[in-house]
Amino acid sequence: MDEWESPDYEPSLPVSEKSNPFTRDIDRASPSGIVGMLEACDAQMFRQDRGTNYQRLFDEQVVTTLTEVAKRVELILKDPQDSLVVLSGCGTSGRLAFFMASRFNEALKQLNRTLVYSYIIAGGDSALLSSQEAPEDDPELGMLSLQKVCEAKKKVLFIGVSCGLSAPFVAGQLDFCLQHPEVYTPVLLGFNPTHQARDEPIPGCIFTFHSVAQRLQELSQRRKAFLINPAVGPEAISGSSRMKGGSATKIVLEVVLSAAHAAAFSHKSVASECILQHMREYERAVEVTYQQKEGIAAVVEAAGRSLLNEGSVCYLGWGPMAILGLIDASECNPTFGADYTDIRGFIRGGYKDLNNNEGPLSSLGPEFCIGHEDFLQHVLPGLADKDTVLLIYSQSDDLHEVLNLGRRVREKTPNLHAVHHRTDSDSAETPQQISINELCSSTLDFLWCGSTPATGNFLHQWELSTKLVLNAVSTGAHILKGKVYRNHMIDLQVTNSKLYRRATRLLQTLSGRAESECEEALLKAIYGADKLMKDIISSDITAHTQVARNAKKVRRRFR
Ligand code: S6P
Repeated sequence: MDEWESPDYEPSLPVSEKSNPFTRDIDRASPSGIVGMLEACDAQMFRQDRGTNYQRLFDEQVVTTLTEVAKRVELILKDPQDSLVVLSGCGTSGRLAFFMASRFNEALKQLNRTLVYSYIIAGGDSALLSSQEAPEDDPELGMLSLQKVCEAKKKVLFIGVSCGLSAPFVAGQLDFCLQHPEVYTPVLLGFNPTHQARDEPIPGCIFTFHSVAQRLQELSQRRKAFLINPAVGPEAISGSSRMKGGSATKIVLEVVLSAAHAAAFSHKSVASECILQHMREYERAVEVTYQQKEGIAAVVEAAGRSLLNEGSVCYLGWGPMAILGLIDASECNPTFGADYTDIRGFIRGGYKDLNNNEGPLSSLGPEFCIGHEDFLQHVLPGLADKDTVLLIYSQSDDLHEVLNLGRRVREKTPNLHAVHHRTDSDSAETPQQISINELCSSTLDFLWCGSTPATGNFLHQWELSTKLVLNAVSTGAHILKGKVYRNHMIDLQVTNSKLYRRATRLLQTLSGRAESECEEALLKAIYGADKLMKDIISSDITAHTQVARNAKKVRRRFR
């Protein structure tokens, strides 16, 4: 049993908010020490139950539920008329909802089939690329956006993702589904046991996330709703669900949707063995990724040096892996208080390749300029030695393009690195590949051997592997910059109720004072006041987070 699984370990916290014993000293670790700790944390995702009460990814019950949900998706794929599969979430969960919906719609397009996937992200498409934490607290907004997407639909499979089983936005959507069972079948995906779902009252609602999850659990006995909530262990940085939570979300959704596609279009019936086999492929992908621990550490070190010297880190990506770069970069603001210029992502064809619902968003500001063209025009001219650039590509991308872009970057900074994926059927390096490697000070060259019986190609593994590398780079670099204390994020804006609670807890952990005293100190810092007036004390968390949203830095007011 891992230490965190003991009932005495941080008993008041759900798994997703506990601090991981493996990473207690991550703030003092070397780059390779950091990557080693991340490896240990990621391996926990696939750990089998050893006599604890936690349900795990490979447990029979979880696999059975995944199989059932895949069958529901299969039915919609076979009869798509007036039907929809909606994926929804906030922050990283919403970004992954977008990623999955796009990827699987793309697969349908290639087969000339009706597109059945839609995504919802709290805060709309701008939240795909920037931090929009406030809409997460709004259950009505969640419900209304679901209603809008599903207008005139007669059958909807709704998959709400909330890693912490906590987002009111998703709770509002699930509650709406429960009220309209003739149309909606709700599925909740998260990584806490149901009893740890958030039970804090939601202003204006008679339900909490916990009560909604309980109702889902009851209905799941009759297969009228589904709950997928295995524990994957605490995050490497406490509460940073973009890491394992995001990876496990990607794994679960891909396993379910791939099985459904195979059943609908290749006449392979959905079977739990296939689901298990597919999940094991991800386990292997994680192992293969960390076999290059030292290489990852070298990029972490370079990126950390850049941030420490006020330089920037740019991910220049191709295809879907570039989207993972955009996602990783967008998460640095809420997690580390980073500026959008600290770590930025760029995708080859910009919004044409992103293919989001709302189309180009560049008019919203420079942080929304995401194409390689934008990089060449606005970033490259100012690029210098202190900056790090990471090329992210695979054998299926245009290597001429990668080489050309690499050459232009290399004229400005020697700090050029690459993440590259290829299969053993393509093991001979091409002349362009050799030239790209020569340009780079380090290359993470992932060679994927064997075959993938579950999906027939390695794309999903490449993507997960890239996600892990990028999470390691951005997290590691910010740790080296000093943005993490022990394993806690310490430069976060208190922009929603979850973060408000987390900030109060952090003060408690660090000061050892009572909760009420810490909340008072937090409020004094948010309002910049030495004394709390009655109107502040009587306001609710929504009001506090609205004020905190505009604060540049929360000042220290502990005496
Ligand atoms: C976490 C990230 C957040 C979360 C968001 C949704 O690393 O910064 O934006 O994704 O708060 O969380 P959850 O628990 O509902 O998936």
